[in-house]
Amino acid sequence: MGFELDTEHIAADNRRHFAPLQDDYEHLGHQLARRGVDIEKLTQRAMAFRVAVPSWGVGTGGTRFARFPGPGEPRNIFEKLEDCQVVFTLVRSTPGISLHLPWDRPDRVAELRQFAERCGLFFDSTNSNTFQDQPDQKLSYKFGSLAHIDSAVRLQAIEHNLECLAIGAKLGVRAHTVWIGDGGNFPGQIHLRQSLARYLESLRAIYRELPDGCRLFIEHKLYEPAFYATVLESWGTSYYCARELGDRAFSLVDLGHHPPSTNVEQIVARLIQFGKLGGFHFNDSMYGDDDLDAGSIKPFQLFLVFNELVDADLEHVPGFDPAYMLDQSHNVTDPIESLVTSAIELVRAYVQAHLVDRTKLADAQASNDPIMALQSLKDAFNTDVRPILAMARHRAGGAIDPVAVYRASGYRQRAAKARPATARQGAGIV
Ligand code: PSV
Ligand code: MN
Repeated sequence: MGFELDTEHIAADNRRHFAPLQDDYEHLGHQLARRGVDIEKLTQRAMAFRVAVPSWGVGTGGTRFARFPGPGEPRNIFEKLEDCQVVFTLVRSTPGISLHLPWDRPDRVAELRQFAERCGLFFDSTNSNTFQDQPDQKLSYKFGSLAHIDSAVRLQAIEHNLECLAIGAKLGVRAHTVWIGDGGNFPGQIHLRQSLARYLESLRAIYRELPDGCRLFIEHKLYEPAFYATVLESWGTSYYCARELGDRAFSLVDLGHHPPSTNVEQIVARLIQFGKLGGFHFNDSMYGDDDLDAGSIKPFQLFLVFNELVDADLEHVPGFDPAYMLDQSHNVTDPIESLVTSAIELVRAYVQAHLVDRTKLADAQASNDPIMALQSLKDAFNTDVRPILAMARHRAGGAIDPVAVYRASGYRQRAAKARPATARQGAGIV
């Protein structure tokens, strides 16, 4: 770690920004006080908010057509953690890492865990990958993995997941996420019911081996790579499978894994109500992708998702304990800058959701008053909470203006020198 971001640099930049921030914060504090809201409580909540960063997110992603690597890309999991540490140092809400296997499989697990701890980070979850073939792999996943017609392929995919569980246990993760690419490109290619039955049977074998304290998250996705029928295509099938598996299996909602016009917040509400919301992969999308930065396209939808989450939290819904992760593909941006801004977007939505006047909302619902109901949401959403977010970062030791500090630090330029490009690195399409 020869070129980490200098915290003194952050402190110096913060000193420049502090007086105007203090002004804005006080002004907002007065406004909120008129609405009966204590700004300090909100700032504390903002400081406590956590979202995990995906190990695959610090490399440049790609599309089906090309990948355009950026300078100084991390070449291994240790360098990825260095970049994750930069994100964490700037925003302070991202100490957790979601580890991808085998892309980021460590040779020495204990060493990796210690390295993460030295960076102030920890491993939050593991993610398996049976949607690609690896060089040393015996059987191909071309026609599926956990739902494959051939039991030998299914077994290989199960064993990979069991290896993830074993690594995860050594890293102390609290969840293992399974996303598969299984499905068919043509009508008739797969038997729709039998393929799901095979998937569930494979999942049972994985579920049986879950270490103590670890939850199983299953991630649905409407399409891609399968373009006609995906085995785990929707939240409904995901919910069914999670329920069949048992108490420690949950559905994971990746925001981009639904048709463009889907009411995702309602899916979230349903999964909360049914006790099966495990966690999130946050991102944003315009069409059918799952790649863009959280809050960049549909910030109101993100707010509405958090509105459901905060509502459930305030109501103390039993068993409600979702894990938050980012899952984006940074194709044209510096991944560190995207992760920083996305993490901030999540805290924004989270804080705004706390501004919803829930008594006013409930009254509007009780009196069938849609305008007032919407207004109580919009009042919260339209509140500019940036001073709270900046103050929360500042108090936690992060940057008031993280992207500017990062750019001025020259981190990327130093990384480019220290990490000359190798032939093939990074995740490709995520
Ligand atoms: C592919 O769509 C994907 O982005 C899934 O969302 C997984 O979570 C991720 O790759 C990593 O396996
Ligand atoms: Mn995902």
